[in-house]
Amino acid sequence: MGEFLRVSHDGAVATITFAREKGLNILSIAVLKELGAAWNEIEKQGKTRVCILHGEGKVFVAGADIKEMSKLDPKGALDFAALGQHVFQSIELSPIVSIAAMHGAALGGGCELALACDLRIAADDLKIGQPEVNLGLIPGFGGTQRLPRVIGQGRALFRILTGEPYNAQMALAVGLVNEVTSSENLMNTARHIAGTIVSRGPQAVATAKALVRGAFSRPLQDGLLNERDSFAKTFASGEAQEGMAAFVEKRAPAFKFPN
Ligand code: CO8
Repeated sequence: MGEFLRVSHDGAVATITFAREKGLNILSIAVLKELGAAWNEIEKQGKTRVCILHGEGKVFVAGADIKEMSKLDPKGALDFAALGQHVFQSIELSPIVSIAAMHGAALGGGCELALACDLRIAADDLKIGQPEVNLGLIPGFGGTQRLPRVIGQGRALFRILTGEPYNAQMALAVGLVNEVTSSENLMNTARHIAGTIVSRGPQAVATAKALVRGAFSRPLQDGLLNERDSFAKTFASGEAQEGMAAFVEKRAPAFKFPN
């Protein structure tokens, strides 16, 4: 148990629980550092394939700590933005699949954390968006770059320029979240999805994540070559042979992790 987060493990599925006072799970400098350290530790242990991030209390994450931010000078703001970007990017680029299981609010930095995750599940009470312009700020943890990649530039501009959040159903309609469920069912839904992913080929899942994550940052031709090479490499791992043999023999595959 850290000061602001709890980490638990169930086989290959880890769960990071934001547990800050008042149940708003605000992202201060200390919380971001703790999140970064927790993520690095989970990765280093090498036993986790999927990590669920969720908030205890009223909301998922109500954003960056406005009271702390109000004291920053431009250099402090740059360092804070760099810290958040670094931590969120380590989640985005990790071989571990991340699932944001969100209820209540995912605002500002909370939305940006969710955008860095691979999958986003919403409780039906969720409000999600980038309200920074209300504060005379802009998103600083990746929102201006990842939101248009997820929902398209026109929709992202509307949300970021007005600061108005989506409700859960609207977020589902534009593909900002993958599923909407009740608050009671939120963690079960996330665990069910995590369990499905864990049952699939470990190297195939990690390779597919890396390829899809790289799809918007390289030219199509490079991405296709990378996909082709990676596809061929799956045949050298033993995992593909096991997966295909299991299909032919009508049995469940016995994938190995770690190899
Ligand atoms: N930071 C600091 N304090 C906060 C924050 C926050 N993000 N959100 C709420 N609080 C405080 C309130 O001021 C209040 O304090 P107090 O008890 O002293 O009066 C307390 O928490 C409870 O808040 P509410 O009474 O508003 O609680 P509700 O349950 O009614 O509402 C909400 C919860 C919906 C989450 C509401 O509090 C809210 O809208 N909060 C603000 C959300 C927001 O604007 N988030 C974006 C922040 S900016 C950001 O994330 C930028 C990221 C990039 C940074 C780049 C750095 C350079």
